[in-house]
Amino acid sequence: MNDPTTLAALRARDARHHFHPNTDMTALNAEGTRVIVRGDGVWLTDAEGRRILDGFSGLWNVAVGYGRREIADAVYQQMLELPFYNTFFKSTTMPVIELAEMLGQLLPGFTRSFFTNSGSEGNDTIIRMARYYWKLRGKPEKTAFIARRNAYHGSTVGGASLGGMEYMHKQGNLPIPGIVHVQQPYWWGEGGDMSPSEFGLHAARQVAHAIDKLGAENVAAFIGEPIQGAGGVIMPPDTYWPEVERICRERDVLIVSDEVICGFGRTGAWFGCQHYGFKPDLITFAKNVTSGYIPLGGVMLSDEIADVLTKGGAFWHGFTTSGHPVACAAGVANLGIIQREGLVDRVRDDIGPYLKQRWMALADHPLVGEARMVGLLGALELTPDQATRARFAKFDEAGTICRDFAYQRGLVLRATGSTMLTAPPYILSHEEADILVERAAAALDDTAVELKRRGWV
Ligand code: PXG
Repeated sequence: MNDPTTLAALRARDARHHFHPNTDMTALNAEGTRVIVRGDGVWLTDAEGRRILDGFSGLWNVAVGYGRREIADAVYQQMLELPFYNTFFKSTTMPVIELAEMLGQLLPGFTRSFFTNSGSEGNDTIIRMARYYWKLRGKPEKTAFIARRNAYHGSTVGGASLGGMEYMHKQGNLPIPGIVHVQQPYWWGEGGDMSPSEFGLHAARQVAHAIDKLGAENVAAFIGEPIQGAGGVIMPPDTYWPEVERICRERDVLIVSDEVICGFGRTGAWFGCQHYGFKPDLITFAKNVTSGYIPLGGVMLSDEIADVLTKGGAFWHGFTTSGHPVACAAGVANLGIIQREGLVDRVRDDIGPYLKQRWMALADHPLVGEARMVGLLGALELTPDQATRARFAKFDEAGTICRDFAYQRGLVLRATGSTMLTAPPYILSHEEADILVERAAAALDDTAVELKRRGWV
């Protein structure tokens, strides 16, 4: 009696003591949270013993799948050997050296990395780094950042300010001064009558206008996710990034590629900037650097930026756990798996194209206005009218309904508004890809019935 581990008891304990991120706590506590107890490969098990295919890699980050003993062993060994030492006072540790070296060999021209605990801290670091870089270059006025509306760059004050989520800004007097948001390259949602190519150029020109309005002498950097993740897996038209790159180079504005989601193979290239063929100056990373097994994030610096900062004396910035040895050991083991198993090539040449071919067929469903996929990042736009690319009056709800049906069918998808998102682990098998698409299709059918009942379609 009074077993504290029954599902009801776990829910009650969670409701009493745990304040969840990004969550309406009243609504969640009325419904009861899901309790996930185990993971194995691409499969989760919940407290009711149900197995669910994780079409979302945890939170975009369990690239190598659950249950990798190699990472667990590396972490355990490191904890026994040296659970912590700092990297501040003329010190470093073995895993930090190894991981920094591995990162330094992944992308030509980016030999040095700075470590944080999260992507948000990475982006906060970049605000300070870019401004300090320009100061050292004798241009202290270059402080402003250009970012995009509906971008996601994290939840710290700096990260949320760079992000373009208005509902986040409204809650905390954000953005901080010196950040200007421009149009996102979201053709399906905002392209109107323009072709995707035209719209890509149009959206890129908004970057030019913003820089010119502020004066390039006042602008430090432009920041963008190669593919916007949380905003709805928004792939820019192919014309977008080359034009943004040209605009920023012409105006001497740094380019920051926020690779927290796209980095380490998600697009089928090691970095999203390689997929789109542009060269950034700074890169934010987190998530898949450890496949989420232990928190870790950071910044990769171009050699030019690193050289200037190196000659500039101390950069007064760092966290107690910058370069945590256990997190870095997890990173070394994880990147080792990705390299040895050829998972980036697998995403590009095998499972990516296989899933894409099946995923794109979901566009035939009457509720779906567009299906898209790059690497293992996919989206479906739900719409009441495919021809006009119309939105549902209640923007968020159709997606949430579909997400909940998917879960009932044993599949985790994420919804942003009425866009359904998938980002499965790189080790997804062909059979599991089939299951993913079959369950997504069933969830779309369930959603269509429910929306008809409500009179929304
Ligand atoms: N940049 C990008 C592009 C991200 O996706 C961050 C920065 C921040 O990283 P940290 O490690 O501080 O969370 C992210 C994180 C969602 C969701 O609902 C997405 C993220 C985090 C939490 C929820 O899709 N992305």
